[in-house]
Amino acid sequence: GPFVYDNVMWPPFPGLCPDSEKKFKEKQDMECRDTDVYLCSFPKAGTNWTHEVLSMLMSQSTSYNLWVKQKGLLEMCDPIDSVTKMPSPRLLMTHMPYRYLPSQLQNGKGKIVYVQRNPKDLFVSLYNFEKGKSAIEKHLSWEEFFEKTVIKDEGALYGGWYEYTKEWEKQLGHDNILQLYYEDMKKDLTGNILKIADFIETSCSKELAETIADKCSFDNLKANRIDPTSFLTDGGKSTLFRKGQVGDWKNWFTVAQNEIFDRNYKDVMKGTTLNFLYEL
Ligand code: PPS
Repeated sequence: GPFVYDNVMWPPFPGLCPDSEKKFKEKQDMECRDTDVYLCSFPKAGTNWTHEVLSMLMSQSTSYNLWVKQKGLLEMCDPIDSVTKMPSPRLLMTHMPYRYLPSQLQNGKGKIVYVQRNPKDLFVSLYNFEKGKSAIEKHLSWEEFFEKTVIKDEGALYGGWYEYTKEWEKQLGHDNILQLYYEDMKKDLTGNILKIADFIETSCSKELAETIADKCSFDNLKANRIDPTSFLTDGGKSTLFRKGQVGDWKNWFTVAQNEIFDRNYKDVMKGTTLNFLYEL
């Protein structure tokens, strides 16, 4: 099950344990390349969606799963050789908090695409995801999950959403970080694809962006994208592509829970300038 290292709770992935000290150091010391693209996000923010977009843009093709077959999360990769030997350009993804990223990347070598999603929908997505995963075995009721994880981040992986998000916010001004929002992508995927292409310095016509947007719609991804998390379910069933909507939180949060959430958010996230859209 999950384990604690450096006062943070981590999933038991082969790139993180055993020998955590060595494996975290290997990542921190990893050589970066100018052409590297790191997709960084808290789980359930839209990682798989953005990954498929990046995969198509970087390969200049509209075939599915080109990169997910090659590499999943950086945390899954063991030994690290599988990453250090990848040909350029590399597309890597990780949920690790900023301070655990390779030092060279933190110093500007390589690019980061950072995806965020409004925390109400993100927590609902996380709750449903964990419920569907026998390997996670945290079958809490929504009320219990709300009290523990949504409000207190208790037992949350990767340091929990609040700490993760606050740490990342401090870094968002760097030239090598592109900040994206799930809700913006829902509103205008083509526009966001063009923005990503520009940031990673890949050519992309409006026509190609429109084709990628169609290929990466929720329904098309659900039908065609490999679910790299299916290994956590009995029989490898995919539970990743659930609803793909903005505002599903309203079907889960009671009015009272929403008030508790807003009050807690204001307090815990004091001083941040993040602007989440909670409905479309
Ligand atoms: S993780 O932790 O990396 O495995 O999960 P992640 O990919 O970050 O997030 C999963 C949620 O993203 C939704 N999703 C999409 N939404 C809109 N459009 C597209 N194309 C799309 N693809 C995936 C997915 O359905 C999960 O959200 P919920 O709300 O649970 O449906």
